[in-house]
Amino acid sequence: MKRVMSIQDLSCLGKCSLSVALPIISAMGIETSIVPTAVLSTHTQFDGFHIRDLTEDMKKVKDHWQKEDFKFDGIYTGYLASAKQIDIVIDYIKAFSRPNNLVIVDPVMAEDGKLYTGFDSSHPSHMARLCSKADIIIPNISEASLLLDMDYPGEDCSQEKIKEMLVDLSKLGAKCSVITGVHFDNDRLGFIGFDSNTGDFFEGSTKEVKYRSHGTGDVFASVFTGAVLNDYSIRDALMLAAEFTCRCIDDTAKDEDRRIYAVNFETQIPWLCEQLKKAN
Ligand code: PXL
Repeated sequence: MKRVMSIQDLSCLGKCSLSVALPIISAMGIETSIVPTAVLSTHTQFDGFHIRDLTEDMKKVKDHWQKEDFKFDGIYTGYLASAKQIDIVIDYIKAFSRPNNLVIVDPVMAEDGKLYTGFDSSHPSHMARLCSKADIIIPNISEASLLLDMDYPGEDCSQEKIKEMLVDLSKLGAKCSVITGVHFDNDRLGFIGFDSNTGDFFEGSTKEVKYRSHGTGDVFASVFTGAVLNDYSIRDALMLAAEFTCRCIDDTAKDEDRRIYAVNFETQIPWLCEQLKKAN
């Protein structure tokens, strides 16, 4: 069984980061080892959340895992709270990188052109350092513009602009750069990617469900990670992630008992397992 390491926070309520990555990637048949960077009572979109920072513990987990000589087929990072945590994550990548393992960085830090609560203006430059160590990066439009230190072009910016941004992002150093949350004609939402080895762009989309919720990026990144570790091509893995996320949002929008803070990913896990079965 393949094993992935996921480094991000554990929000006790809020369905994001590890509480999404762990069930989804595990359900996809991949052993998921976690490095919690902090424990929060909720994600940061609630007021007055409690946070226990685990920066010092992250180093001790790494030291122990190195002593045990654990090996990982992938490393997937998400929300990271500080420059210090990013430095430690870079140490993890140095310690656990092997010729064929994949480093996936989701530079979680912003939405709608705004940094999340708690980040200062230097955070994007530290995330850019981490992106330079990745094989694949999957920012949304806000995060991509922050990584490039450019003005936010808006959610409806043209595909030409997204492609220009992708070429610039590739100069940070990742082999493959993908921008998510791209609007296509006919009310479709999807991704555009750029493979810096071949110089090729690729894209995919699903119908856009007009319902906004937190945590959709983490759902998308988790399915993507699980799919590439199941040997899907990068584009097929992105497409599976897009379809799964669309189904979760659709289900949530229709649910009269929905939570305001996250999407229903649980109801769609059987569908996800079926897709994997069909692909094997
Ligand atoms: O889903 C992104 C995310 C992850 N972790 C924490 C967050 C957020 C978004 O707000 O607050 C703690």
